[in-house]
Amino acid sequence: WWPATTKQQASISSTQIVGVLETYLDFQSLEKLHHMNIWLLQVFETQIHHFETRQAKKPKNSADHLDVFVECEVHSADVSILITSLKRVAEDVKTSREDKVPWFPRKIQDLDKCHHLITKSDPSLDHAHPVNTCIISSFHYRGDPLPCVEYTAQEIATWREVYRKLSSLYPTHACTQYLDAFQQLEKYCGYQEDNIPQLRDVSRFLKERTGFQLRPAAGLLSARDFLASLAFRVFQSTQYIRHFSSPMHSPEPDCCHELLGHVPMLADKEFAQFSQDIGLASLGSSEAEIEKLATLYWFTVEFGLCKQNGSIKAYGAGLLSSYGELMYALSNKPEYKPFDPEVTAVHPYQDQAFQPVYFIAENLEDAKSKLQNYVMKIKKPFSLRYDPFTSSIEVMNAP
Ligand code: HBI
Ligand code: NLE
Ligand code: FE
Repeated sequence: WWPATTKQQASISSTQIVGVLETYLDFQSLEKLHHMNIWLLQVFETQIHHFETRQAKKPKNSADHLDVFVECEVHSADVSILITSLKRVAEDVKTSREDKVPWFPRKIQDLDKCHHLITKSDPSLDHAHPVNTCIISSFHYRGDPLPCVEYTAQEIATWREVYRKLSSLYPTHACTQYLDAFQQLEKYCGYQEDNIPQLRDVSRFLKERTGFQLRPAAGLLSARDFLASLAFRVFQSTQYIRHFSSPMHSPEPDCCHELLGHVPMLADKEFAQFSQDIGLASLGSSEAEIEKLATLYWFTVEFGLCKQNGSIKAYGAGLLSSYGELMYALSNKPEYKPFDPEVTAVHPYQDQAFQPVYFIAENLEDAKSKLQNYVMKIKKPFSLRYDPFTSSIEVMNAP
C-alpha cells in the first residue's frame, strides 16, 4: 500500500502519475518506494517508469529537502480510482482530469477492468469480517465458466445455521417478491440448508428470470466498479463465507449475503430494473455523484423497507441475509423515514453495525420511478442507452 505516514503531494495528468514524496532519499524512502511499486503492480498492473529526486521547490524545515518524483502509466479506467486512493494518503492531490468524464465500461467485456478491491479491515485480525479463504475469483475474465467451490463441513454448518434462522423469519419479515423467488430457488436451484448453492447454477437461474448474471468478485469492490457492472445486469458476487463465530451478522458481503440477500430480489423484474437504473446512472458520473448513488444503493438495495398490505417488509439484501438486523429493522426501535432520493442520497450511513435509520418505500414500482426522476437530474455531457442485444452502452452527444 502507498505509505500513509509520509507527507505527500501528487499531481496527475491523463495517463501519467507523478507522485511527490516529501521525504529524504534514505533507506526508509526506498522501502516506501518499493511498497508503492508493489501496490501499483498488484492493483493497477503497472510499474514505476521513472524515478527522480529534485531539490524541493518549497523547502520547509530542512535545507537538504528533496522531492521524489514517481512516474508511471495506468489504464484510463484506473485513473479515478488511483486519484481516490491517493487522496486518502496525500496532503494535496491535483489532477488535470477533474473536469473530464471518468472512464466507464461501454461493453460487457470491459467489466474485466472493473475489479478494484477496497479493504476496510484486516480480515485475519477481525473475526466479524468474513475470511476470504479462496483466492479463486481474483482474476476472473468474462467468458470463463464460474468457478465451483467445494465448501468445508464447517462452512456448510455455518450456512445451515444462517439458512435455518433466516428462513424462519422470511414469512413474516420479507416482501412478497422475495418470498416468491425464494420458493423458486428452493425448488429449482438447490437452495436448502445442507447445500451452499454454486454461483454457476444461480447465475443460470437469474439469467432466465431477469437477464441478471453473477460474476465472482474477490471482495468488496469500489463503488464505481460495483455499480458499473449493474448497468450490464451483472452482479459481482463474493463466493467465500462469513466466519463461523458471527453467523447472524457480517459487516461485509459473503456468499450468505449474496445468495440469501441479493439473489432472490434480482429474480424480480421490477427490482432488476431498479438495480440496473442505479448502475446506468453511475456510468461516467463524478466521484460526488457516485457517492450519492452508492448511498441510495445502500438504503434501498441493501437496507430498504417497503409497505405491503398495511405492514412493513424488508426488500434490502443486507437485512435479508442478517438474522440480527432483520429482527432489529422491523422492531420499531430504529428510526424510519420515507424513501425520497434527494434526502436518502445524502443521508450519512455506517457500514459496521446495524443502521440507525431505514427508508421505507411505498412499493418497488414507486421507488423505481422516484429513482428514475432523480437520475434524470444528474448532469452529464452525454446521454446513455443500454442495448440489450449487444450488452453494450450507446453513448449519444458524446463530448
Ligand atoms: N462490492 N463485492 C461487492 N459487493 C457489494 O455488495 C458491494 C461492493 N462494493 C460497494 C458496495 N457494495 C456498496 O456499498 C455501494 O458502495 C455500491
Ligand atoms: N449485514 C449483512 C449480513 O450479515 O449478511 C451483510 C451486509 C453487506 C453490505
Ligand atoms: Fe450487498
